[in-house]
Amino acid sequence: MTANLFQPYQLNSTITLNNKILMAPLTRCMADDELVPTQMMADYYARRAAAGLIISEAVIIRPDGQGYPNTPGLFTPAQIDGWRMVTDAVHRAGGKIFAQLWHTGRVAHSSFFGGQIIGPSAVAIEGSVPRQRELTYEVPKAVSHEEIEQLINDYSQAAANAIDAGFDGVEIHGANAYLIDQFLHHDSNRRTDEYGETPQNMARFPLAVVDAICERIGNERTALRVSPGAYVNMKGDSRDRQVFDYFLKQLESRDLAYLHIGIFDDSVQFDYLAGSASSYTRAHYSKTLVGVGSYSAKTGAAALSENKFDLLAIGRPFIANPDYVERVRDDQPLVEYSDAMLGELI
Ligand code: FNR
Ligand code: 8K6
Repeated sequence: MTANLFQPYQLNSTITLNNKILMAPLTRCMADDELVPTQMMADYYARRAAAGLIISEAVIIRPDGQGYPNTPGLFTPAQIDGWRMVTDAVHRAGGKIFAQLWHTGRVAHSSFFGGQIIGPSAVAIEGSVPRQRELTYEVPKAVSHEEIEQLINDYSQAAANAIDAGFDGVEIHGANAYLIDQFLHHDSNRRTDEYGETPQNMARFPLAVVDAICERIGNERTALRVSPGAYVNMKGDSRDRQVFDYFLKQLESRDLAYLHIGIFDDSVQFDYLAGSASSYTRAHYSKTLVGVGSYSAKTGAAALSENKFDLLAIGRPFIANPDYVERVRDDQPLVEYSDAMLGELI
């Protein structure tokens, strides 16, 4: 019943995956205090090398992108070396790994880097940093045009650093209400200049990042994660629909390695998308699509056979089962995930 997950899949002429099970990006907050990946992280990823592709936990592109403690970076020589240890371990174990490039925008917190947080507009989110509840979210500074240019350069430099560190490619984190996603939703983007108000303007910065990275490392090594449906740290707005209609159409011509949905539960129906995040995206984007969000191997395999998406990403079950792929292949029972498992890297 899950045999279709074990077929190889050619992303493009550069990259072919051994199977259709991807390890979803999973923030673990286990880098050292310089945000350098550790040997324990290398071992953790290498244990999961049977995945068709591992997508790394989100990796911050520069200091003001940090919103959680001990999330790894990819902007210092030591961080690049640390990631090289990880990618070497994964490659030796026969796997492939992309780096997920991250800037949290208004979900950052100044206590991590000692400066001003930024976003498209000066609109804060409510609440405080998970597991550090004393850190209340702050009002971001709306970025200037010069700062936008600098961000595009910093994304592109982080992509080049990822290739230097031995990653097979990068997934741009354009999902889950972080910086790129903040430009694509009206709740967080209140700008009235050429980066706001209309679908063309709101998609301008996200497309500029995609194009800069494709130019730098090649479109066949560049992927993107998106959240057309607002579900965390973002208020939904029916006008967002037109922004994503336009954005997805523009992405068609970029020939990315894949497009990946950012969602925790893909059975959630969004009024303004007239369906789930994956059904909406499938209808508006014709190339390789990665589905995710509370799927089991069985329900994911069924979704593939119904052509709902092309590849399946698995998150929490991969935290609980380092040998997830082998267990599914051999029809062995899985260990159930619990949040208590986030405390250590097994
Ligand atoms: C996540 N998720 C996530 N997403 C992302 O794009 N970058 C990230 O760094 C993280 N980090 C992260 C940490 C933890 C602890 C969890 C549980 C989730 C979301 C993840 O990639 C995935 O979309 C969801 O977990 C839904 O898939 P599953 O877990 O239902 O298979
Ligand atoms: C994306 C980065 C997250 C980093 C924080 C780590 C703590 C994660 C706790 C995970 C619990 C998942 C619960 C589902 C949230 C649903 C959102 C609507």
